[in-house]
Amino acid sequence: MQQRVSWNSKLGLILAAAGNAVGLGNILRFPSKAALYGGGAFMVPYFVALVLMGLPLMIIEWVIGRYAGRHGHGSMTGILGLFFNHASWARVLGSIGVAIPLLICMYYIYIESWTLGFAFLSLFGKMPTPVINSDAHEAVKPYVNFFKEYTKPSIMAYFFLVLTLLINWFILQKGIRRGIEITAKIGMPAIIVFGVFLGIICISANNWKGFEGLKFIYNLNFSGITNPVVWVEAAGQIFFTLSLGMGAIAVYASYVNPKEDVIKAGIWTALINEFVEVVIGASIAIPAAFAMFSSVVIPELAQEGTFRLGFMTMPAVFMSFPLGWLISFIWFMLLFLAALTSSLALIQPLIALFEDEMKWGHTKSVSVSMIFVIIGAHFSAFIPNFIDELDFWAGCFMLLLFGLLEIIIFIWIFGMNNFYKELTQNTKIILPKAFFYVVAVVSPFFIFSILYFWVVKDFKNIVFTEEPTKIVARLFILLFLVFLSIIAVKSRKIIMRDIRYTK
Ligand code: LEU
Repeated sequence: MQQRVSWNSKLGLILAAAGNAVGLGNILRFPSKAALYGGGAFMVPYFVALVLMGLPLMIIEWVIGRYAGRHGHGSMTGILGLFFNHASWARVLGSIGVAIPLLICMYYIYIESWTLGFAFLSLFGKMPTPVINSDAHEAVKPYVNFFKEYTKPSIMAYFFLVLTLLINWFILQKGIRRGIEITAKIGMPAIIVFGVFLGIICISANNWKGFEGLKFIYNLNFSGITNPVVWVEAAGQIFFTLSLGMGAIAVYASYVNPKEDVIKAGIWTALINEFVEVVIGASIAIPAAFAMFSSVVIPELAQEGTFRLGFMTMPAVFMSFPLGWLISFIWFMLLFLAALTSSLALIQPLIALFEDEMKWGHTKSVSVSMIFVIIGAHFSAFIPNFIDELDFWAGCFMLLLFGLLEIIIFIWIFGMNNFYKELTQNTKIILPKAFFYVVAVVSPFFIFSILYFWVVKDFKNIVFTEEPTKIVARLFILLFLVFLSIIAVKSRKIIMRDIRYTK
């Protein structure tokens, strides 16, 4: 079998995986969810979900990725095939794990392009002049209008979308080592430095009034644990932020050296991600909003969504600081770098599908993958509701479903003994087998209950729609799934031929 490309260094591998996980989810999505669901009340289910689902699934994806990479597969199509003797049905099922990251990328990359655009607009002094007003709505108003004009979309927005797509294309074309790894080696340290800097500014703002925001998030209390919605949101956040249930971690893990200690790598990935989320992410947006406005409006601001907080409230706050343009620039650059290292990870599964399963060359695989991303990004930019529909179906629902499937297949069907043998290969960190028995039962139960409360109970409201743009988005998702299924079945012949040949 052909030697698979691999990461250049241990540090590069960990930074790339951390870059995969650290994204807009940490710095924008997390604070909005925390603020919306009561700060400390949200954090209890959040930490429970982290320990019971996040960490185990992170380790499972690393272990499975290394195993599959050794056999020449990186995409979920190939990985699931590998576990069922390359049966077509398993490959088709695995296609869901390639569809999810790509569908997410189609809107994620558009939002990433806003961050780049706003960074430049801040740098060149083109952001609206701040209105100093303790009434949050008055202060944010100019930025709301500005954002609306920008995302119509304006020519400027289109220009930065094209630029963002080209940057992603360029890096992916350079490959795993010279593209993704180098970007992470520059991006991750910059994210930490920018993040810590902004965190200090926000917490200390207005005579340390920002500190109240941090206290609000860390005022741990159990008032949320009886509310299924809080559990759903907390679990959804864990999946999203750690890039789980979408094959994105497994594909990076498939490029490790077969002797790599994947438990260590998995724990590091989760640790860095959580640092950027619960320390840095918690210290910027909410403290800044607390410092500037009265605390009663915070949940109200969060209610209006992640974009409102990131692209309207935050620039309104930062622009009112001395050297506001610079702080606003740093804020959007932080978001851009975090998003970039994640969008690369969202496209790599499709590239791996073409390379490993279709045996296409690198350039062709990257180009065809990028064409899909470009088409999807245009849909996101020009069709109303497209972003929300994709975010719901791919970014929430399918993630949980696929995460559930991963546990069932990789632990139940592969068998605990096989899984544990693979897990304990080349590792210094010994995780007790009992832990995985608990995980094998508790995690699926947990995910299943969430899906039940959320989807089954509310099925009608979620599924039925007469809104044409929503229907277009759903058809798009369906067509993409069909396309990937066809590839999964067609490429099976190539894989089988290869297997016969090597025998
Ligand atoms: N984990 C990433 C984030 O937190 C998102 C994922 C979809 C790549 O933004």
